[in-house]
Amino acid sequence: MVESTIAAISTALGEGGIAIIRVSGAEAVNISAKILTRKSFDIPGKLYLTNLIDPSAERAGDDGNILDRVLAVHFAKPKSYTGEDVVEIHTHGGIFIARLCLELLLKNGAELAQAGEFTRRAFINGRIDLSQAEGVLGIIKAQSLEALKASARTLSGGLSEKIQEIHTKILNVQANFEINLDFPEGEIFDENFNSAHEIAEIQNLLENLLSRCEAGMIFNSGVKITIAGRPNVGKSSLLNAILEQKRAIVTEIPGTTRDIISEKFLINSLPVIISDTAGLHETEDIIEAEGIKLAKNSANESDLCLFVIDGSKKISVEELNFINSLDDRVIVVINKSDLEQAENFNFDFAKVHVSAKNKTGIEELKSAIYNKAVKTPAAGGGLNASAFQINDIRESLNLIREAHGLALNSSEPDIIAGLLNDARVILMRVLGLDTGGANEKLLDFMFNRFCVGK
Ligand SMILES: Nc1nc2c(ncn2[C@@H]2O[C@H](COP(=O)(O)OP(=O)(O)OP(=O)(O)O)[C@@H](O)[C@H]2O)c(=O)[nH]1
Ligand SMILES: [Mg+2]
Repeated sequence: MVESTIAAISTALGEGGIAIIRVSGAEAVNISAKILTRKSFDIPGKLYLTNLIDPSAERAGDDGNILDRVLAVHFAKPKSYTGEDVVEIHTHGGIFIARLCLELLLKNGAELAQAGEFTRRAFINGRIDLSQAEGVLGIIKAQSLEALKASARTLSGGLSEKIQEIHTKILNVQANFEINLDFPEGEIFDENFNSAHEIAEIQNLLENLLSRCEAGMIFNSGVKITIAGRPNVGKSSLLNAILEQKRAIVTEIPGTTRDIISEKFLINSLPVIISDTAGLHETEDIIEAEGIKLAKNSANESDLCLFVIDGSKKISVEELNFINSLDDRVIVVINKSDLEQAENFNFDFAKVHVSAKNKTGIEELKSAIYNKAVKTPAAGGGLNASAFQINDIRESLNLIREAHGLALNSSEPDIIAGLLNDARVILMRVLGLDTGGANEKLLDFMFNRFCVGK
């Protein structure tokens, strides 16, 4: 249990209808009562109309010390967001009044909440698990209906339930292996137990879960796209055409773009972060060389590369090599389709013909980007999970795959049992329920991404 009582402004700072200041902890009611004319909250969950006052001014005999007419509500523990006693004070929505209310709470015994501390307390008090906390964050950050739905599914326990279900299955199979280990060679405790089949089923469930999380993630974090290609092929022109604005400088001089220019936009509610880079070629110019290095790194680190070539020229070996190095993460954009084409570009990579100058083919390119980035999620729809959580699910899946391979050969039961155990422990990390308890560093990382007041 946490001792201190914390307070923070939970609404965004700015002028609006109302501002909500939230207080959580054992002293929430006592501290709030000091700065309100109402001294008790008889019915939890009921909004009471009352006045905000400064108790020190009251003592000084100032009868004009009512600062705002406010609503206040008490959520009694353990049925509150944090699992502790929570009071929310709804002031009018001004920056000054919201800050003043918070200041009065701090003066009267509350401590300023850290970023995400309310949600962290909800986790510590068992109100939600770590996957659900990620769902909360996802809802706040969502920029599209898909992202929102994935987060809402996670918050309502969609991810937790699946993980618990898989965890139980692993535990059962593991137990069966461990019992069999105690029997002499050749004697099987449970003859009906088909371990390879059971593990294959777990593997299936994990694969489904992973694909749902990956699908949810793409709508939350978006896809990172790099525009790359040789100098003067029309990369900056393409960026401008996609964004429908003159964002990057375009000239007929090769080597115009030297630094990376990044912009965000949406394709059917899919967030895209697109970067225009310096043309790729060997150069003597130090600044440009640095830009080319950045371009190569950016292309390698992004989810997708739009590799632009000039359709009025034949594709070169260097260009083909670069495209090959990007495997499946590339769409070749054959630009300058308004000019006579040098060849018909018969290759196996995903490709789109465009004219950045005349703005033709841009919608086709956007659909190609969308289709490449958005994979259809497994049944049940996308789920929101952090990159770390997705990694844990992937790691767990790899261990299960390994265990499955061994089980198929009916070999090494002790190793299989060990693999199952590791897969299970890693899976519980997603919920913050691994056997050692979630570590402080992980929690700091997790909750620092929240705003103060959440
Ligand atoms: N005809 C034609 N010209 C184009 C097209 N797209 C770009 N250009 C021209 O090609 C030249 C280079 O365009 P940029 O967009 O600056 O090319 P870039 O790839 O960004 O060049 P660097 O930044 O130097 O690497 C300019 O003169 C553009 O007007 C197109 O679709 N058709
Ligand atoms: Mg350019």
